[in-house]
Amino acid sequence: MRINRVKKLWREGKPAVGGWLSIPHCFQAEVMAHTGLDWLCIDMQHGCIDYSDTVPMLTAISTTNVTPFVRVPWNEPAMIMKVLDAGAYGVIVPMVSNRAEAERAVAACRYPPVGIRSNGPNRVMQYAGADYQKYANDEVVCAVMIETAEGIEKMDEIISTPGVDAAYIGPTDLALALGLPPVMDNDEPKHIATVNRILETCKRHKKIAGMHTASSKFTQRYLDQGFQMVMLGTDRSAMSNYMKAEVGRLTGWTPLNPVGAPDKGGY
Ligand code: 3PY
Ligand code: MG
Repeated sequence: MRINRVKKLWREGKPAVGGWLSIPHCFQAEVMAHTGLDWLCIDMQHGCIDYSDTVPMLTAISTTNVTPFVRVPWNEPAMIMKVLDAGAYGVIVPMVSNRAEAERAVAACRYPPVGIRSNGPNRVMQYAGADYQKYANDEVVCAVMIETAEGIEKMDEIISTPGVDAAYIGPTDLALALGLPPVMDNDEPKHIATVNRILETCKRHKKIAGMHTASSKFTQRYLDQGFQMVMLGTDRSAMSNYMKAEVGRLTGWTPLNPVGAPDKGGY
């Protein structure tokens, strides 16, 4: 089986930096896959992306050695199994709030007798190789998101769930859960303290801590803290911020419409 390069980095104690895809096309997925990142996540929760978009995007990413992840819309076994069959090497499951929900996510990612994943590795056989089923349970990443009030309260039971590889923080939902405005790169002391608690809990249970950011400044901060799965930026915000900055540099010409505020990134 083609190895999961991100899992290999983690086993070596190294971090993996990723990017986020919200635009439903294979071409920009391929472009993003050529920017030096370790992993890319196709966002089916908040991105404008359907299953029929996801498949060619996975194909585009697999023109490179970037590890493909999918954030599924919800903790539903059917969609988790479908994106794995299409070639995702990792799933990010949103809004996981307790042990039962974490177990549900893990079970969908693992073939029996460990889990309940149904056999039918359709496209992933082309990507991974004929021996995929033999190694898939060990190689596929199951990352659960901690970003709800109940999830914060029960982070220990979630993160310690066998088969959970990583706890991935959604900073804006986490902020809402803490009664704060939904800011992505967040400097609120209550937010920082909660993020630090999640990191410590991951370290205690020898799990990977994951964090979503909107800038290299915050990506660097979390890498320095010991997060091993950090998201740097999205296709939409990269495009928007680059063009806004370029438009803003011109003199002797008036933009058709006022240049809006920078895209804060994220979803
Ligand atoms: C959040 O900020 O809640 C996320 O899930 C990032 O997309
Ligand atoms: Mg979220």
